[in-house]
Parts: sequence; structure tokens; C-alpha cells
Amino acid sequence: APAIRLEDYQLPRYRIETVFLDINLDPTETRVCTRMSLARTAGTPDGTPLELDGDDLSLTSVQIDGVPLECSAYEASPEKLTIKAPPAAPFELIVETVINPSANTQLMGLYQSSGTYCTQCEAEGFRRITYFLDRPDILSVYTTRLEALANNCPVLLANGNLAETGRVEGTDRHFAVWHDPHPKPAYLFALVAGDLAKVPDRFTTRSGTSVELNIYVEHGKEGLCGWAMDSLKRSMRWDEETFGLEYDLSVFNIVAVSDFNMGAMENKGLNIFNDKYVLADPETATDQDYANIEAVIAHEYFHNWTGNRITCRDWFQLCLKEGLTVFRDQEFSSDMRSRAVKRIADVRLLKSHQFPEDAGPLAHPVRPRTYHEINNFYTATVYEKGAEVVRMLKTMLGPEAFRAGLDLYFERHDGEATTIEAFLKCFEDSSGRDLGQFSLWYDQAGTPVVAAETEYDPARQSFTLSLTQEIPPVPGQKTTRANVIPLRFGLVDPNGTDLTPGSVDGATVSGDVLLFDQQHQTVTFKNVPVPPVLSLQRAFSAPVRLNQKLSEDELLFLARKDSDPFNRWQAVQTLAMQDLVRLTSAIRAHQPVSPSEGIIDVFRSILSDGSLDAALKAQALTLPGEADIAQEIGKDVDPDAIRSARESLRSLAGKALSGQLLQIIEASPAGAYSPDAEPAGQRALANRALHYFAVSDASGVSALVADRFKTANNMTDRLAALTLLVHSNLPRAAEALAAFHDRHQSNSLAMDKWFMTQATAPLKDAAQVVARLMDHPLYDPSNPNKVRALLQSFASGNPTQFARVDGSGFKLVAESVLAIDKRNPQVASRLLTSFRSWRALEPQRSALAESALLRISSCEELSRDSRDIVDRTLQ
Ligand code: HT7
Ligand code: ZN
Repeated sequence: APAIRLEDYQLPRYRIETVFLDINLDPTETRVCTRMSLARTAGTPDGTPLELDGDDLSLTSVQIDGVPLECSAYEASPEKLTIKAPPAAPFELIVETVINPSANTQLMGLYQSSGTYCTQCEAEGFRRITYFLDRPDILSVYTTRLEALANNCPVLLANGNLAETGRVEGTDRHFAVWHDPHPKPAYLFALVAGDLAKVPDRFTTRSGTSVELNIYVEHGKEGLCGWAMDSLKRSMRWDEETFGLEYDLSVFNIVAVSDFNMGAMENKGLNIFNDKYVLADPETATDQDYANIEAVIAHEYFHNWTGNRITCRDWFQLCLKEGLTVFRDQEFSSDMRSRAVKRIADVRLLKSHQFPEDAGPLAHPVRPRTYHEINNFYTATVYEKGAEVVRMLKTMLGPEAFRAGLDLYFERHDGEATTIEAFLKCFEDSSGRDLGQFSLWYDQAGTPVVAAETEYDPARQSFTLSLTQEIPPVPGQKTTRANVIPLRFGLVDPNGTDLTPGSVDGATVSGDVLLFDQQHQTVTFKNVPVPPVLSLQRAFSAPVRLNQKLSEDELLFLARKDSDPFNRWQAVQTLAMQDLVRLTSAIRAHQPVSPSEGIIDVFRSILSDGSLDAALKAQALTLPGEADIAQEIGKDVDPDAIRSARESLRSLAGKALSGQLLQIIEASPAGAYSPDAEPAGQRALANRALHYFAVSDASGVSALVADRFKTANNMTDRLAALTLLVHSNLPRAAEALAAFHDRHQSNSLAMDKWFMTQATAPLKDAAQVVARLMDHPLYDPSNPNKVRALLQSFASGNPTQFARVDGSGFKLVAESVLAIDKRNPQVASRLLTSFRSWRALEPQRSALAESALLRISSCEELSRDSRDIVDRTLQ
């Protein structure tokens, strides 16, 4: 199929003002009758055919203004319904289709999850329910009537407010009518019908409206919704206080389902969630799960304004809603927890997921210009880099001007489907700044590399910073221009205090933000009395790779003294990374390996620094991941050498710090579990300490880990101990796995952790273990969470075993992609992206990866999703 291009965008020829959907639910034969009021848009010539999108549809009948259409007046296929010559005046079109939800294994459109009917319409799922103008710039007012067996489906939900309910006389069926007054695109349509339990609550908006809040879950799971509900209420309050945004319907419903392709969906008034992001108690959810639930609940709620009230004109503008909403949920979590720790976690994610995407064959701009399959563009670049771009806007404009720009955006575009240009224009108009060059962040792919060199002139008391920026080559991107890069900085004097320079030449500096907007730029700070150490890119103020030539002593200094906690953490990471890269090459050259003591000293002083909170210490003590090291090395990557290097540093730290580590482990929080940031940070630190202590020379290490597993009173500690036992192949590993299985076998989400722990074990039989687990009675290849727990975590979280030199890891994943692709193309194509860094591997492994990819590519029946990824990965 030809590529879809942004430059080909055309305004719709017809608009659909109202939609009345009458849906008669049945597992195999659901009847959908869609009544729409249509009108030609200005400038549409007479006789312009109306082309409605479909996907796998079967048409029963079609009428215009109450009259059935002659066969010759239309053409219908599963993918399209064309009305050849629609009336010139506004008209009513009625289309009837029949669909089979129980056979829908793609989980797009209307499907069933454990018997519950539910929908997923973003991006193009609505066309699997009825023929429609399925594009985000068609905004319509929807009324939905649902009818189903009263016993099987006591709960009938759709978007908006409930208008009517009743029995269908003389039958065992009942119905509900929902009306959503807010015009919306079809991708925000949703329905749910089933036998579900309701957890009710209420929220009073700041203008005094009482909103009904409900979370619907499987019966018996009501007790697991408390944290999600609390997170929802905090999100609603935060959006009012932070951005002045209130909720706009009388009910907000959330439904948790166990089969879902992504995390959750922001359908207007009826959010549908992967149950992983709703259900939690201390017995089955980790601190990370609690934090994720808080963030995803907030994210979907925040979409009500950034996505639903103002939506995207076309799918190229996806970052308009996703980048902005991720930025908003990150800010929310920062306000709920420690800002520095949240920033570190977000930057870790950006560097580990988005940077490699931007450096490989799947690189694309935050706003892509072309796609074959839009589902493949729900990426770290659109979401996470998109959020960084919004954050840079705030950094450049300052909080007040940023807020004024957003206020203008809501005022100007409420009820519209719009573009990135319109978004940026609001900030231009409110601040008087020209954002032309800034808009390059949306259009250029690739992570800019910034080189920074400094020189101090004691005679002139001046400090000179020379900056250079460059975007490495990206497939299909011929030329690039310099970006505007806001660099937050500090000139740190020998006591750790930030100096205030007299004046600055060569760049616009406001406060602690310097604008670097040329290819090369020399910036001179005057009246600098002592040679400072430059702390650059504080709080990670721009999504760039910084090459700053700092000596080991300067890094050690920043690690101890920088007033910016993010850059303290960054200095530790840089020190560790330098050592890990050095150790990896020594291992590959069969030279003796001796990790540097400097990093151990830093660890020691961080552990004993009373000014740092536990969560920050845990982050500082977490070494760069194996994939991060691979990325830093960039080519001829040997995952085994990287792992050995990382293990040698870990073991040196474990041995050198065992006394301090044991104290921390022993001080880990006791008593009743609370998911709050403070105790969660203490648990994170204790478990990090255990991770190092496990490779110390101390006696009884393995008994200690086994004991922590046995006595843990929460999932965070139990899973940390289990992971250590299994990944280090400690004597009690098998016993612990069996105990975990017995304890949690009836809880599907907890069992995902059991599958994942084994799939990510860096042990030489991991691929066989994964293959064996695919036959486990609790593994279900049609459940996306199970596929992610077992196969996705093996492919993306077990670099040595996925890239085994015997090719068995690649083979297992390639065969799985082919099998899953037949059932669920979205899940398959996502799994396939784990091959994206194959060219950076050393020759033997990259040849094996290439043949696995070629095997996938040679399959003729590949879905459009997987075809797109495999073609781009191989190009
Ligand atoms: N906006 C939602 C995207 C989404 C999705 C996209 C494709 C296929 C399935 C999907 N489920 C949810 C999620 C979000 O960003 O909030
Ligand atoms: Zn989103």
C-alpha cells in the first residue's frame, strides 16, 4: 500500500454532525445500525462521492433520508462504502453492519475480554464497527443505544451521560442510551457491556459540580481499586489547580479489562484500561506498579482537555495530544513525589527507549511526515521526546509565559481538531517570541549531539564555553538545521556554590538558561573570579547527547557538590559509564579487568550523605543498563562482554561497601505497607543495597536473600528478592519460583511478574525456559500482557540471551512474531521492534539477527504492521 503523507492532507469533503448508534450486542452477530446526519463541506463540488472507511465489515443495508439505496447507487467492500452521488442538501444516512466480536483477536474495534464487550477505536478501530469517515478531524455529537441480554450484561456503558435505560419488552434483553454532548472524533468512541462490579465515588469540581466517578472491574476485584480512585481524584484536583481545567460531564467511568493492546484509552467519559494500570494491593503490586497506576490514570484523565476537547487534525499530529499529555502527567507525578527522582526516572526511560529509536532504522521526527501504518507511531519519540519538546518550551519561555500560551491554546482551539503549528502559534502570540526555529524539534529526527569545551582565563577572569551541535545521519533525512537548545547551567565554584557571572557574550541567557541556537557558538562569561566547573544541561533541559570534556576529578566533584540533584546523578552515571566502556573493551581484548575505585568512593559518600533522600540514593547507585552501555559503545557490540564488565563493577562495589549495604538492608521499612514516595524510596534503596550485597564476600548472602523473599510483606520486596535469587542462580531460586507460583497462581497480573523474572534471567538456558513457559497452563498467547511479560521482556530485557551466538534467542522471537502476527498484528509488530539495534552488534550476532529478520520478511501473509517494521528495520 502507498505511504500516507502529511503533505497530502486535504480537508474532508463531508462532515458528520450527529451520529446515532444502535448496537445490538451478541458474541458472534452484533448488529450495528448507524444513523448519521451528513453535509457537504464548503467548496465540495456536486456529485462528489462519499467514501466511508471500513475494515473487515459486512454491510446489511444502506438508506438515505429513509429510502433504501439501489445497489447501483453504492459500492461496498469490507474496506470501503462508496455512495456514488450523495444529495447536495444535508441528508441522513443509515448504514447497517454485522460484526463478530468474539472472533476479533486484534483487539481493535469491538471485541470481548473475558466475556466483557469492549472497544478500542484509536487510531482506526471505529471503522471495524461501522462504515464512517474515520479520521480525527470529523467531530460529531454521539448518541449510543446499547442492547444486550440483561443477565449477561447488566452493565451497559458508552460515552457521555446516561440518558435512558429500560427492558426490551417481551424479551430477556435490556438497553441503555448514552448521550455525549461534546463533539468528538470517532477514535474516542467507546462502549462496554458485561457483568462487572462497580466501585463508586464522587468528586466536586472547583465550580461546585458533583461528578460521579466509577471504576468497573471483575467481581471480586473491588478491593483493588482504591489507589486508582485516589489517583483519579488527585489528578482532577491537580488539573484544576495547575492549569485551571475542570471536568465537563456528570460522570467519569473507568473500566479495567485484562486484554488490551496498550496501557489505557482516554475515550470521552469512559476510559478503558489495561487492568495492570488499575488494580493494586501490597500483596500483588510493586511500588513501581503503584507509581505507574498513578501516572496512567492521570495521563488518561488529562487527555480530556489535551486530546479530547482539543484533538488532532490528522494522525501526523499525534504528538499534539500525546507529547503534551505525557508532559502533563510527568509534572503531576513530580508534584506528587520527588521532582528530582521523577526527572531521573523519566530521563532514564528517554535514554533507554527513545535515544536508541532515534539512532536506528525506525527513527522518525516527533511529528512524522509519512507512515504506512499509524499504529507503529505510538512510539517513544512521539510520546517521550514529544513531552521533552513541550518541556523545552516551558524552559525557554518561563512558567508564566508558558501558562499564558496554554491558556490561549484552550481558549482558541476548544472543540477543534488542530495542528502543531496552531499550538506553537499560541505561544508565539502570548509571548511575542518567534518559534520558527524551535519548530524544527517537531520535524527533525535524530538526537542532536552537543559538544562542549571550556576554558578559563585567569588574567581576564573570563570563562569561555565553545558549543557545537550536530544531528547524526538518520535514514531518509538529507539535511538538518541547527536546533534551539535550551541549556540550563551553573558555574560551580570550588565550594559547590553557583557563581553569578557579571555579563555574558555570545548567547541569550535568561536566569540559568542559555539558548544555544547555532551550529557553533562561543559564549563568554565575564567577571568569573575563580575557575568554575560547568554543570551543563541541568535537569536534562534538552533531549540531546552531551559530550562535555570533564576530567574524572571534575565529575567526582559534581557528583558530590552540584546543587542540581539531577546533575549529581548524571555525574555518577558518566563516571560509571566511562568505566564500564573501558572494562568492556578490556574484556574483549582479553586483558585483566580492574574497575576504578573512584566510583566506589562516590557510592560510599552518597550512601552516607544525610541530605539525599533514599530514592535518589537508589537511583545514584543504579548502574547504566546493559542496553545503555551498548548504545554508548555504538558499534561492534558484544553483549556478553558488556554484562561481564557491569558485573565486575557491581561485585567490586558489593565487596567494598558490604558493611554500609548491610546496615541499609537491615533498616528497610517494617510495619504496614504504604505506597507513598518516602517508604517506597527506602524500599528501593534497601533492595538496591541487597543487589550489591548479594555479590559481596559476606557469608550467608544467599540465605539472607532467601529469607527476604520468605518474610517479605509486600510484592516490592518479594519480587526484588525473587529476581536476585533467579538472576544470580542462587541455591534457593527454584524453590522460590515454586513458592511464588503457588502463592500467586490465581492472580494473572502477579503471574506476569513470575514469567518476566524468568524471561529476563541472564542465564544460558533462558531461551529454552521461555520456550517451555509458552506451554505453561497460565500462559495465554492471545493476552497481550502475557506476551509482553514473557516474550517482549526476553527480547528487550535480556540482551545476552536474546543475542546469543547460537542464534536461538533471535529464532525464538522471530518465530513468535510470525505466530502472533496472525492473531494480533499490533502486539507482533511491537515485539519485532526489539530487533531495531541489530546493526550495532558484532558481525556474528548481527548476521544471525539479519537472517531472523529475513525469515520474517519472507513471510507473504505478514500484516501491514509487521511488514512496515521489518522493512524499515532491514533498510
Ligand atoms: N491514546 C491512547 C493510545 C492507544 C492505542 C493506540 C493504538 C492501539 C491501541 C491503543 N490503545 C490506546 C493511549 C494514550 O496515549 O493515552
Ligand atoms: Zn496518551
